[in-house]
Amino acid sequence: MMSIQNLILILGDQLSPHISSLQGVDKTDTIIIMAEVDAEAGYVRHHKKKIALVFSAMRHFAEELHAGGWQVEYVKLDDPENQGSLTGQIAHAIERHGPQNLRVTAPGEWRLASDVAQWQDKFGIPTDVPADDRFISDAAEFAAWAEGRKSLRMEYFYRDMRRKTGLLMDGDQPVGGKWNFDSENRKPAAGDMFIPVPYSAAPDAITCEVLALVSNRFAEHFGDLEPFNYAVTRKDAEAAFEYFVKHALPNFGDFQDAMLVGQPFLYHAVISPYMNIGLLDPLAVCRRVERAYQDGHVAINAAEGFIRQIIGWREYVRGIYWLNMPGYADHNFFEHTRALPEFYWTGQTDMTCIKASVDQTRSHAYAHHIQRLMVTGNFALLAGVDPRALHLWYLSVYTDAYEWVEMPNTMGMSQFADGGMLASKPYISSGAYINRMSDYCGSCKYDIKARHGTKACPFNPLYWNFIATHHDKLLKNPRMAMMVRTYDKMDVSERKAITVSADVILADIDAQAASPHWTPDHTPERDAA
Ligand code: FAD
Ligand code: DLZ
Ligand code: SF4
Repeated sequence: MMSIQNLILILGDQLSPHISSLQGVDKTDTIIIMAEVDAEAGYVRHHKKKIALVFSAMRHFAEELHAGGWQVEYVKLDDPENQGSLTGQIAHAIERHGPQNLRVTAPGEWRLASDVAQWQDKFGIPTDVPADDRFISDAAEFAAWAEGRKSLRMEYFYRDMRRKTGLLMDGDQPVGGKWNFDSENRKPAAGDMFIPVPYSAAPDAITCEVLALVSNRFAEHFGDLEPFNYAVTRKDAEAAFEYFVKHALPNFGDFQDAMLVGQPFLYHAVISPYMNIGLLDPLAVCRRVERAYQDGHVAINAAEGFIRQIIGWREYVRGIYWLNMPGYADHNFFEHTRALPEFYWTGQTDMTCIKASVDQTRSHAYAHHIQRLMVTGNFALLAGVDPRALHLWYLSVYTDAYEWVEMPNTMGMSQFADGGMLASKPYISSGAYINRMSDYCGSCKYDIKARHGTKACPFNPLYWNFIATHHDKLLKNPRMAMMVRTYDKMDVSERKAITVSADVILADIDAQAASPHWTPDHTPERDAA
């Protein structure tokens, strides 16, 4: 056996030419391993489109590396040499190549990072795990920022990231005189607005081969595999982003929270799937948007609102994740235990808002932020769904879902399971918010105005029932106390009618619950290892 110097593993979400693991090594004395493995494709039952996106983008990236002079050993899922897990695949490669060193850029999820942390002992060769420098901040910087603070509000972290990157800065002052232009955003949308048709990339031969594999191997996973129009190369992902900048960014801020029947994407970028696997660089994306503002193509509220989502929220939730792992998913502030309603998988419900969100999730593996937060997230919280079951649902159903970003958004922002580390109050609302921000209620069987009764919008009795159930906890939250007092002032008969309606809805959910679609984070194989 010819021994080589370096064996480098590139993961399915590390598809960036400047990934830290490739820096400073001699191409001629290095073998790169990339592997499609059941353990990664199956630790939750990912949406078929997510698996297809990752596999096809991996295969294209392997070709790009090869063309750049790297030696790449690419193991397909149906390769007879496939070992089923990344640890198994590395053991196999070490046996065959006898490397002096093993390298992998730090994995984004704690689950895999803890496996990698054992490799040096397990394989008996030096294992280098350089930080993932595609992010603007890192775990140590976030921990230092969090240290000693009473509350970890995103807004202050975001301002530090503006100063650090210089994005939309005029010296040490924010461009436009203020840090945040949200007060100018969040208008409801109207059905007759012009909305650009989303960018779509036609599948090439590599993608077609992957689609056949996914259709064959993951038939029982949630979601429609075809039509498949995601970009799978850097070039196409950049074209998709450029298309967004040109056609949708000018309206991004104004209609960021809007929802419309039959419009899954509105003015959103649909770039999280690409950024999260490394096809787009977050800082380059933000610089492009800054330039669009400087060129007069978009207003400050659109540019600032967009950049805040990336250097603010995206970086901040990653910081929260690493600060709290392992164990963040064990939080359950409201002690909720209900199983996830079956209609999160089937979309079979008369609630137009939930049906629209679940149906487009099944078709596109995409829902925008307000659908996730104020429709499916809000409903689950009001219905008392176990936050961990909901977390596994979000982790399964979206192409952009990776634990470092999904878990804090679900456990922290959406479910308040961490008791307020991330959000200053639970994101709950009755149907009124959905009615204000969407056209869903107009075509819904339920009555948005009714607080109780069989025709009432289910969000209404569930909202007040939630306040009643968690009365004492919510009273301690200054931002919730007013709603608790409003509830306290209601007639006893009104409160009773709310409880009766909520009980009927919850009993109905329980009758059809017990979904078999999600699996625990750890596969039996990994737990046994
Ligand atoms: P746009 O609305 O166009 O925003 C631009 C970019 O900003 C996004 O691509 C994303 O990278 C970033 N961004 C916006 N909001 C957030 C946020 N709250 N946290 C982190 N980044 C943000 N995002 C994921 O990338 N992966 C997830 O698994 C994920 N799970 C979520 C679960 C819940 C319960 C909630 C409420 C939100 C979740 N988000 C997640 C955040 C957000 O919903 C998505 O980033 C966004 O919908 C992606 O679509 P887009 O690219 O069109 O975003
Ligand atoms: C999401 C995913 C999937 C579906 N499959 C693979 C795979 O087969 N091989 C691989 O290297 N990566 C895959 N990924 C991405 C990983 O799950 C991701 O790198 C880790 O979750 C990061 O910790
Ligand atoms: Fe959703 Fe209620 Fe509106 Fe129906 S009436 S769409 S259930 S908010």
